[in-house]
Amino acid sequence: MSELVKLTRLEDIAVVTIDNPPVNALSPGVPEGIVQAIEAAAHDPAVKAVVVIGAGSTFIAGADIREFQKMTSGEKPRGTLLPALLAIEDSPKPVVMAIHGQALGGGMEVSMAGHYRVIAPSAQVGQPEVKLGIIPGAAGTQRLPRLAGVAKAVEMCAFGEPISAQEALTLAIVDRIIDGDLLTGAVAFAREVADRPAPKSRQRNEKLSNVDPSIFAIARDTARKTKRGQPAPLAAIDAVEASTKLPFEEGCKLEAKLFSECLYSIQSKALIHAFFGERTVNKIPDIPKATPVYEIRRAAVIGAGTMGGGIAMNYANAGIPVIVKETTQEALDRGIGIIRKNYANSVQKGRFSQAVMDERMTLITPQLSYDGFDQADIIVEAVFEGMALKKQVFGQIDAIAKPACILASNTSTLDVDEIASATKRPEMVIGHHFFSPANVMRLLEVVRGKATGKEVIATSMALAKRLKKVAVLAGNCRGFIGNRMLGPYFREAQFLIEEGASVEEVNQTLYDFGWAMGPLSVSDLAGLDVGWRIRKEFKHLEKPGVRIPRVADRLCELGRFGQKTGRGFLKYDAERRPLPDPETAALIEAVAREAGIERRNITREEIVDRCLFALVNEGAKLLGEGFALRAVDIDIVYLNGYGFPAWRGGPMFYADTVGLGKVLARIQEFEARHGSDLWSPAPLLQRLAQDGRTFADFDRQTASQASA
Ligand code: 3H9
Repeated sequence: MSELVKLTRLEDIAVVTIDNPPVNALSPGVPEGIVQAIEAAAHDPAVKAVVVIGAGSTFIAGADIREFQKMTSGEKPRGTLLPALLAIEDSPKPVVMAIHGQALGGGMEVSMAGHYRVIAPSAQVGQPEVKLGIIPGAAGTQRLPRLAGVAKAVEMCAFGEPISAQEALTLAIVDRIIDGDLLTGAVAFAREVADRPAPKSRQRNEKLSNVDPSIFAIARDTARKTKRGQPAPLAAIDAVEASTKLPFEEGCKLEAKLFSECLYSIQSKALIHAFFGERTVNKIPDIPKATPVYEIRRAAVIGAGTMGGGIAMNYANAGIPVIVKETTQEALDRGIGIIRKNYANSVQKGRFSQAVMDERMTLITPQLSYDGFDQADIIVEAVFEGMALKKQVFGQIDAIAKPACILASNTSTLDVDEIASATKRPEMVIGHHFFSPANVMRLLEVVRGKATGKEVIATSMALAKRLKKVAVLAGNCRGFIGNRMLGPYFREAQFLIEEGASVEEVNQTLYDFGWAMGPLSVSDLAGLDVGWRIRKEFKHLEKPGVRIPRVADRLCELGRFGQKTGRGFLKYDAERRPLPDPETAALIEAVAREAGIERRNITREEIVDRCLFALVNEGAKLLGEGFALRAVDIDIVYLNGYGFPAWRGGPMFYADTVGLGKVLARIQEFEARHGSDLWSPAPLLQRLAQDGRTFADFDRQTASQASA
């Protein structure tokens, strides 16, 4: 056999072991190896049945996603897995697929080509291809409805969530759950079925008749709402629907056509970029994998406000006991009340049981004192965003915390080195910038100060994984990666309304681009007073004569802080539904008049380019200055913390798809019109555009320099 697939025999049962670490992806050689092994077993008179199993931690995590990149770049022709699966299914001897870990995508399709499936209790199965902008491409959309029924197949193929072993058994996707050693159980099962006629899933049509057509209509409706702008979920629904109308072979042909259309789309490239990006951000060139980490057994959070409460929930969710400290009983009660309400909502929605909620609540200790802080392995400060207060808090905790305790600040903009200067252990100080709501948003910006120890960074990255966050390492510049870039983005959104676009036009255009919310709605949601406070803190940095956005400050002066006061850029009813606000429109016109800004018609194209390229230009600046490790790190920040559409791959990937030459030309136009203080092109962008290169090329070069 091949290196990747091994054939052994346990008396009368052949065992085919797939061994392609780390996740047994179906790289070249694997499907062929399985087929050859099964054929060899078929010719071995001593063999009665075959078990296919994965070595290591999983069965098969799907097609090798890196191969897709080679196919779409033209490096390789498009491969197909289906013939191998038909060959497996046509084996004259029963094939039992033994699943542990995950059977995902092509892995699930391989398993369904077997005649039987047995599974470990902790395993999962699923067709997650839509998350990569594609659909199952090796008969998954045709076999799954035959096994699980059409409704479940639509759900699994269109929305991509995996299901548990127990659910797979209930749905008849698998035949048995094996407690104890999987191989032993699978071999015993194979002996049981060895003399029975082997059922082929492609011939099982009984679940395809009398299908309620509303299943497809409802799924399409949901996909249009929850997967806005993405064709793959709709294509997956079309493919599953075809299984109810066409014979298996014809259904497979339609599936292959839809798969190809999705695979060669920019969306799938963007989502694959995001998939690998999420894994790349963990790799920090000067911090080797073997760097020792501190053990985090107990945590403490200072502040029970929106951020502090959400952060504490993350620790409790991960099973880490956490103290939450406030300064007044009232603030503490309010904070704990919100945590309780959030958990109760989850219980009500069936996300977890009351018992789980109770357990998490007992892990959270609310208090007004610093009692127990000397036992904490990490203290996270989440007080108001003001340097004086933060330094005071860090001075206090430095005096109490044990020497090996990490002191993390949840600052979103402030200088981590200055915060660290309030302590005698700057090497233990780091930024942990969570995103609101901290119990929901996946991003954690880990901010490295000049003295932050490598172990502290390594611990933070590992801890983020435990907290189920995507951590991105940022350098210590004002606003770090995310908020530094957001400044110019919000600035342009406000300039556009001063220059003649309506609040609704700016919001709607960027929502249509794919953002989860328009920028002015985001400001209203976050609270306009937050930015107001930060702008006051940094007032001394404003350059005289350089245009600044004025509307938000004027709204704040009127006490209009956004959703929480019922008015901001928009007006909000009691249910916080947005309504246009003619008074704000009049205020914007007055602000423009006072500033001598000429109002004009503004196109949707200008709205997109001004906002997006302001974002990209700032991203290129901080990348060139070394505050982000790679362009993809910036993309992952924006995809996980700011509602940037995943199917556009992030701002830097988006710029690559537009073409850096075009992006630069547009920025130069804006520079000519609005001045160099606002629009000077990033030197890195200029260099890449001049050389005809992309941000992806920059990342590749960085990676090769790091490994050299
Ligand atoms: C498909 O199957 C299409 C079919 O219909 C066939 C059509 C013809 N390929 O995530 P981890 C790497 S589409 C290549 O950190 P975990 C990953 O990059 C596919 N590489 O581990 C990482 O590399 P590195 C459908 C892959 O334990 C390393 O493995 N399948 C693949 O946290 C460890 O990964 C999916 O979408 C792959 N398929 O999670 C499943 N998968 O160490 C994708 C992983 O260099 N995979 N790698 O950074 C996953 O969801 C998770 O990896 C899994 C394990 C849950 C399996």
